Amino acid sequence: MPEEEVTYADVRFKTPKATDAAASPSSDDTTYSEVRILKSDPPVSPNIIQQQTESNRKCHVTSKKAALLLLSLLLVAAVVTLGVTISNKMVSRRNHTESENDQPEDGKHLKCAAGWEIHGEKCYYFTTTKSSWNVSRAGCKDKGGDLVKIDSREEQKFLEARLRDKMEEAEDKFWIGLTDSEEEGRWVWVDGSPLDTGLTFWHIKEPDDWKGENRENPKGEDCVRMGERGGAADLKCWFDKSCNVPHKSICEKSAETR
Ligand SMILES: [Ca+2]
Ligand SMILES: [Ca+2]
Repeated sequence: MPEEEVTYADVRFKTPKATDAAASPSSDDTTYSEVRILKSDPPVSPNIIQQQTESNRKCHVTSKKAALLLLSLLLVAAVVTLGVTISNKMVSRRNHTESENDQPEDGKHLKCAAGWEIHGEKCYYFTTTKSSWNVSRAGCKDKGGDLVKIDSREEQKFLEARLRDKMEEAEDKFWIGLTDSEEEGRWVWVDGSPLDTGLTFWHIKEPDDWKGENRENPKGEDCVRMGERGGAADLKCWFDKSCNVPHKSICEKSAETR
């Protein structure tokens, strides 16, 4: 029958399709074609793309952090190096050229020449050459100063502390600008002013004007030296001594304004 043939024909039409498609329905063909289309894309499924994107983003962020950390470390190293360099230059300048006061009083900026140490408004020079009191004093005058005159407990404290560092042994004491060579027992500073009896720092049993040690100097001991290497009790470290004995000395002069 034509209708059946038509139907058969329909079946035959279906058969080649079924054979070609290996028993897969036409809908499967469509699916297969979709699968083939997907073939090029499957590795790039949305989930994987998202994961890769997030992974890439994390890597990118991690790289940025590492770069920032490295830059920070380099910056810190540069700042530290700069600070050390500036500090060394300041120390070097202070040690080798001149000393200056960091906190000026009354707006005055004071300084001392090379080799002198500043304290308050004065400059001090610790002479390491050993000489008699008179020769030591002449040396201080040549430098524009004089042997030190101690005007306050604070000044005595400063000098006593400095000598602790500078003295090499117990007798390595320093001349100061005090003498009674004009008249025994009348102590006078190098500027001619009398010793203030309320501001003295004699060591115990001093001054004793001892004559036993100095056959060449029957006058006794008329010049004053100071210092205790291990530190002085209550700052008391003045000793009268024969003026002819060679000693180191402390010179003093006023600081200069800059
Ligand atoms: Ca004396
Ligand atoms: Ca003495």
